[in-house]
Amino acid sequence: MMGDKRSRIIKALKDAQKSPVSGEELGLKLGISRTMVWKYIKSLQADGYEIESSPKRGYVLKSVPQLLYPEEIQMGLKTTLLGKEIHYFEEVTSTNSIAKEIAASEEEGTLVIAEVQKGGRGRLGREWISPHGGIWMSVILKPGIPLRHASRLTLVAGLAVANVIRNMDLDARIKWPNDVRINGKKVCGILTEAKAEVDKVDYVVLGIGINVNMDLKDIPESFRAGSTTLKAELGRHIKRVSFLQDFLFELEQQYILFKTQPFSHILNDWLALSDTIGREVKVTTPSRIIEGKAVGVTPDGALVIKKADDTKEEIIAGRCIYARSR
Ligand code: BT5
Repeated sequence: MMGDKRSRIIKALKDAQKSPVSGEELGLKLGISRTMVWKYIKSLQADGYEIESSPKRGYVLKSVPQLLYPEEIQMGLKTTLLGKEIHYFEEVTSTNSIAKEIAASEEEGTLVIAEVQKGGRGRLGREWISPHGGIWMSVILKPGIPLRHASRLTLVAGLAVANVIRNMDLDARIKWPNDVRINGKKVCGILTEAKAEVDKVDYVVLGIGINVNMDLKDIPESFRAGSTTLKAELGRHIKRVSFLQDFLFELEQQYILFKTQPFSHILNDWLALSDTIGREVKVTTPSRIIEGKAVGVTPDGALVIKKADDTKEEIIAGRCIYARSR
């Protein structure tokens, strides 16, 4: 409820477009006293909203904080499922870990978002660097699919990320299974985790990390050369809130297709944006290394590799390296 009143105050001040709104008017609108309005204004100011107040004229919203506050994301969000509920944190170990803790009692579509992750996770115990300026989030989904289909959602998310980035006139491509890259450099990683009972999933947590406005120097030297950010590619600062709103809308569209259409639709779109097929690859799994030519992806998202002896092998998960550049 508290959040609802705060949002309504923010909205009223935004609608006024920098002309003053009196405490009395806000109070009447929200059905609260002027003193309560003042308390909400104080709490907004503490969160970085620059609100000027003059006793005679009222309140003027000068600027909003450049943070991923749920109130900002939800205002103007066009989705019907994703982001109705948002758990926001300034700093966490990993949004995926939090999402998994709360998933059982949450509705489908709930998000966990953080400005900074101190223990961001990649696959197979690798780390994911998550400083200020990126988008680090987890989406809780309850698609009721068999566990073996959960990896399809990695492709769904990768496709949605690539699509929104392509809408910014950048040539985003997908590297199997979960990297979105621009000019061969990684801008986004996806970590899909699921819990299943017998074979049906109870929930899927889609962890998505996108390098948006951070400086490349915030990425450790050891993998800086292979990484990029949207800011570095576009040469300008990106409005994270509106980017995230666009992404959530796109992800929801793809998720609806995923639930209502044969998976071949998504797979075809994914294949059109992937730069993995046709390449010589080296895929490392926990138990071995497979080399050959990537010739396709199965409906479950496994990579099909044709080896030197002409036999084919399907690999459901692993780290893929392109053997030579084209
Ligand atoms: C991934 O793993 O790419 C999955 C990353 C998922 C991150 C999201 S953020 C929200 C949610 N909460 C989490 O804790 N995780 C998810 P993988 O394919 O294993 O790639 C990991 C490798 O990418 C590392 O070993 C580095 O080489 C590289 N890397 C790490 N941080 C990076 C960054 N910020 N940008 C580009 N590359 C990075």
